[in-house]
Amino acid sequence: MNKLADIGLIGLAVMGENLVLNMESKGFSVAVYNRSTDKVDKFIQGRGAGKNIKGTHSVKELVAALEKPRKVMMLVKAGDPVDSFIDQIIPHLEKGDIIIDGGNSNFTDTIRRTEYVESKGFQFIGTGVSGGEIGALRGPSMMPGGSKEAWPHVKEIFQSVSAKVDGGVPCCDWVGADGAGHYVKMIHNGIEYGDMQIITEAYQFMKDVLKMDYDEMHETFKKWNTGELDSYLIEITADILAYKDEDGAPMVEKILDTAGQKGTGKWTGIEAMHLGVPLTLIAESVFSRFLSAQLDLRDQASQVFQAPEITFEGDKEEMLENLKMAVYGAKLISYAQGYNLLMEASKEYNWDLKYGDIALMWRGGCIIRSAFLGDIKKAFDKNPSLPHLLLDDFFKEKVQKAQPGWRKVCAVAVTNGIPVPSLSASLAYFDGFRSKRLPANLLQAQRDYFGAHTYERTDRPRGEFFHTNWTGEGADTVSTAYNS
Ligand code: NBP
Repeated sequence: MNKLADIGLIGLAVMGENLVLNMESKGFSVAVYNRSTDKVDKFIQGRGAGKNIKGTHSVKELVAALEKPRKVMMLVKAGDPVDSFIDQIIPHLEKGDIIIDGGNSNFTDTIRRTEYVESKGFQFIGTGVSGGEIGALRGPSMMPGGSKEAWPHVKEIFQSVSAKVDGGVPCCDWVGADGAGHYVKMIHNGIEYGDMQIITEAYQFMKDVLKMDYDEMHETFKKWNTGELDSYLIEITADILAYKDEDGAPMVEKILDTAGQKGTGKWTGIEAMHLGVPLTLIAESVFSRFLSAQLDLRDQASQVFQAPEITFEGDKEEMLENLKMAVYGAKLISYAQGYNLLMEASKEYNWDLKYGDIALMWRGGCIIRSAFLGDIKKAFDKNPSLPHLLLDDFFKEKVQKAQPGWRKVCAVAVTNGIPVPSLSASLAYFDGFRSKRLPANLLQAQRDYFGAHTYERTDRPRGEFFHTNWTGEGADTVSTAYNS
């Protein structure tokens, strides 16, 4: 490769290698670099052999190999390595050059980095890249945000390599300023945590309550994948449940029940707390992984506490249909809560997010692609100021339909001691969401009783605050901290 490359990529691990091959296959020339330079040579001699890819052995050499404006994309471990590479790249750039971070960076870091790189006279893009190894190779969903002026320079490359749906619509579009792209990727990952947790609860319910074997469970998930639950995660679950180890036993049975995580679900939960959004399903999914990781504690507790005897004598097929509705209902809540957070974030960080377009970006190439993403787009097209997804007619009707079965599943699970944190937390959220009056009146009374935190009254206008001397011993002084 003699001419200058269209784009440079740092980080030849799973994501980087595959995205480079994807870019090259779409006609772009790529220069590559990796901290451990032996991986550059290995790649150039291996999967990259004979392709329009140039290996380099320093950041300086990489940047010098690029067409202007230079586009240097990093796909390295999130955190300090990203800052370190930014500082290594900057001395070699010229005005208008672009640094791109395609890793799973925290959006607050991306906000900071955009400001920093722009202050040096360059442009910065933080982009979510979803779809794992196969997505990176064949077409990921990409969610770019950052310096808006940089977008026209990378648009063609990004949209060419991204997944396509509906005969060619790219699953990639500009999301918004500074950290918006990484924020949307964070919500995407949070929803992914939720979807995965919902499915694992359905699996346990099938196995322990309905006493289904692996072949039956495989068939059920396969069937579910042909209807309204059609999604990537349901599809791979069907495959996983059919997979047998060398001795013929289901592979899943041999996997230790302790879940790992890289942090994006946790960030979503923390962000929901920060913005005051009830994101209960995703939060429960993160906590469920933590609980699974407390393996030794659970082992001890299992010897102390007797589980209730599982007694299900109802109609299995009917209960399976209920379970399907529970999964669907919980999934609707998960997306509705995720969108609730996106809407608050858009206001908080001045991003003007295009909610419908975001759903379209998730339709291909990514882990949470599923049947009703198109309906989210329709909901926001119909009403751009829709306050909550559940108030759209499609979602209202679907959640209503799911209710009866969903309630039965939660009741049976609770009676039989089967944990269903995401199915039950989402149902509790729904019941709270549709309640005109919640018992927070008593809570406000308690706060006023012990801390003179005041309360508002149902028979007075909002914004007037009252305090009661509940014990007769308090004074008239009230706390100023009504809301935090
Ligand atoms: P990893 O997250 O495992 O990172 C490996 C890369 O980071 C290698 O190039 C490695 O260089 C480099 N690196 C590390 Br580790 N520590 C470094 C340091 N201190 N300084 C400089 N470079 C360092 O790779 P990945 O799984 O391909 O993911 C890349 C990014 O994409 C991450 O942010 C990840 O969260 C995100 N992501 C991953 C997936 C997935 O399915 N894997 C999906 C979506 C997004 P070395 O070779 O010299 O050690």
